[in-house]
Amino acid sequence: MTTPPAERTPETAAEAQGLSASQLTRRGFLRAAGVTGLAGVAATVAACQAAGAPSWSFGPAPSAGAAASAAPSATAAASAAASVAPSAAASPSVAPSASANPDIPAGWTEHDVAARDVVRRYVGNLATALEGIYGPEVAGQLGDILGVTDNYPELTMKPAFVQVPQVVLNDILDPLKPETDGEWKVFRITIDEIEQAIDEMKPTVAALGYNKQTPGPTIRVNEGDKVRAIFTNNLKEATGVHFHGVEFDNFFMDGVPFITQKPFGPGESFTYEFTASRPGTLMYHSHHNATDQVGRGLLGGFIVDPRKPSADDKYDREYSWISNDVLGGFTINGHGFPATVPVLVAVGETVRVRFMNEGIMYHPFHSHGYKMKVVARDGYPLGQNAYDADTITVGPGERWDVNITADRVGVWAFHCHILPHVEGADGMFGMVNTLFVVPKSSDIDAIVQLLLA
Ligand SMILES: [Cu+2]
Repeated sequence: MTTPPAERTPETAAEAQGLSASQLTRRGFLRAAGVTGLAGVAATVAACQAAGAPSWSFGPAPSAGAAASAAPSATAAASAAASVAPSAAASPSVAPSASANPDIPAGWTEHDVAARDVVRRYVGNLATALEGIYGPEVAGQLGDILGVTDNYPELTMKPAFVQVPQVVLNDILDPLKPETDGEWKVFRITIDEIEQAIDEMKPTVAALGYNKQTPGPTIRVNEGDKVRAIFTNNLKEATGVHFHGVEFDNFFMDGVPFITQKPFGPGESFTYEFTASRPGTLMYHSHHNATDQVGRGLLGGFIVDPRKPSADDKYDREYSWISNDVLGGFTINGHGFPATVPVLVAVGETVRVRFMNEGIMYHPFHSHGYKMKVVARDGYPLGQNAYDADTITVGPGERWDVNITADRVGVWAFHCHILPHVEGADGMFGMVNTLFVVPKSSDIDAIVQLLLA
């Protein structure tokens, strides 16, 4: 990888990583071709190979995810999976000797360099803060793994996930606050066409959002609250909004066009009113032209806090993990690695992770180093039937709540275990995240300060 001249700071992550315009264009082309479906993927791979790219056995993430999304039937998804499945020969078909590039360390391939560089982007300037958090020994080892002595440009840049809007951060920094009207909590939400940056280095994709973001802002109330959600449709097409998991008294509030309502069109608003009668991790999403509308981003979390929290409802931090596998490939909260926000927790704390699957595929999310105590399914508490797991498969429409109680520091991978959803020719992508366990809670404050600075 090229290192920019020392006298100037790279203006973009792409530039910093030494990616040329042609390389970026190739990625853009891969994405554009991928969304046209399987034929597009095949053509893409062929074109890619013809262009002299490494002969990897499957294309980068956006192709795979978008391909499956373009043909969501089980058969098509299966064939998409098959078409992207790494063959036994997938590994190091890029021979170390294939390149004379002096920037490739001995024994490495271009893949290894790309795989390292994507993690450099993920960690960004947090790498320089690790010593103050983990101490010199651990930080030294982490720094050695990343190669910080190379003084690479990302060391002075914010992590990739700070460079794009994030529902996780927005929920913390600017939570959606209701107005009150008597006993009602009133939420006003617009439905808009947006451009979504899956990753700041990739071309944005045409998306749909609630309040101009995807996932939409988390709607949060208490058990028993009366909820009035007023949606204004700024799209060029009609829509309907379903609160997924609510046990409605009035079924006409269920949000399914032509079953419980007429869709509401461009410029129109629709008001949903209901009582949040059951607590838990719920969702809201389009229920009209939904393969397209939800796929392109009309989705969000709806959290109803219990009036009487159980022991499992006591946690120090929480993290909404909303997965999608249509728009822009495999994403967590609208972004693919390295633009995914890490789960942060300090030793002695418990973090609640709320998995919500708004996509069309199953994803077995696997936590390294820590068991997850599975405490609720679809918002319904498991109580005495809570159980431990290190991999939990979250199907479309499902929500699983887990608690992770931290007792050891570490930087732990946390990812979907369908490998083509997470790793490809350019290293890790898509549904990859990490669990950062830091020694003390003030370390998390320090990290957040650094990120926001
Ligand atoms: Cu997956």
